[in-house]
Amino acid sequence: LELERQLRSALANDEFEPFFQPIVCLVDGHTVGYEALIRWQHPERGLLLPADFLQVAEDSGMIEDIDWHMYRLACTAATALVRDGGFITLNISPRHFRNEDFAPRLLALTAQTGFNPAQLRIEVTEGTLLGDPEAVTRVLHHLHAAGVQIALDDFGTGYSSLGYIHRFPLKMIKIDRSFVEPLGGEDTQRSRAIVEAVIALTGSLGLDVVAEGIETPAQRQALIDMGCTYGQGFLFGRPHAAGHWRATGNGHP
Ligand code: G
Ligand code: G
Ligand code: MN
Ligand code: NA
Repeated sequence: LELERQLRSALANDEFEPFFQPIVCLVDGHTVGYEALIRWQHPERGLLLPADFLQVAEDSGMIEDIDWHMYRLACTAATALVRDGGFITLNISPRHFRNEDFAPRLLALTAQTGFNPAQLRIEVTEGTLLGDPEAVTRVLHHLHAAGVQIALDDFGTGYSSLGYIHRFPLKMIKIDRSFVEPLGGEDTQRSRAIVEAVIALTGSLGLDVVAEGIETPAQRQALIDMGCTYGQGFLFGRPHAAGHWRATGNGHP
């Protein structure tokens, strides 16, 4: 409850901040987009990660207010980052899909902040898609019709049903970092088989595939050899405030 109270005051005091992590083309390293990731600049505890507060935010229902605040900050901060092209992604809590107002509200936010919906992708997890397929389908089609693309996050950690890929208007699959971590190491046969299967599937369906959590050149090379197009991870860049990417010039896809 103490944390819940602090979350409330964090919203009031504007302590949340979007960080951005580049998503790159594996072969030539150029940035194609950024994932927006929430951070909490806590007055006493310093920079807090989602693992430190997201569960409480979800359980208390505060995640909706926090997310809307975060999405607005992210679209505002990212305008300069994607001026010359590329996209940003927002992580969407499953809760939002219970709300009929979610899609119109997100589109209104892009209009208010001047952010091009065609440069926005939302990241949803398999768990979200499982929720209420009819409602989820309506929301996703509404956003898709307005140009917002849909990414399936943490792929492989949930049910990984091929039905999702068939049913929903997806543009991008993000392979969970648990499958990337063993690549380039010694005992990689099983991870490699799974990653290869996902890459083959996404390729034949015309979806973008992003490997998450790439930390070493060996992992990157293994993924290139398997035909993976895009990647994300500490090897290419850690999450930073938008100003960092503007300043380094890496920010222009
Ligand atoms: O930044 P980090 O890797 O610690 O993020 C961990 C998880 O927190 C991510 O998997 C992501 O799903 C979630 N997350 C990050 N930013 C947001 C956000 O703005 N809103 C929601 N709902 N989840 C987020
Ligand atoms: O669930 P989601 O994929 O949205 O989570 C993204 C999280 O992964 C962020 O919290 C981010 O900080 C973290 N992350 C990004 N790149 C790497 C990486 O190369 N290694 C590890 N261990 N974590 C990463
Ligand atoms: Mn994500
Ligand atoms: Na992920």
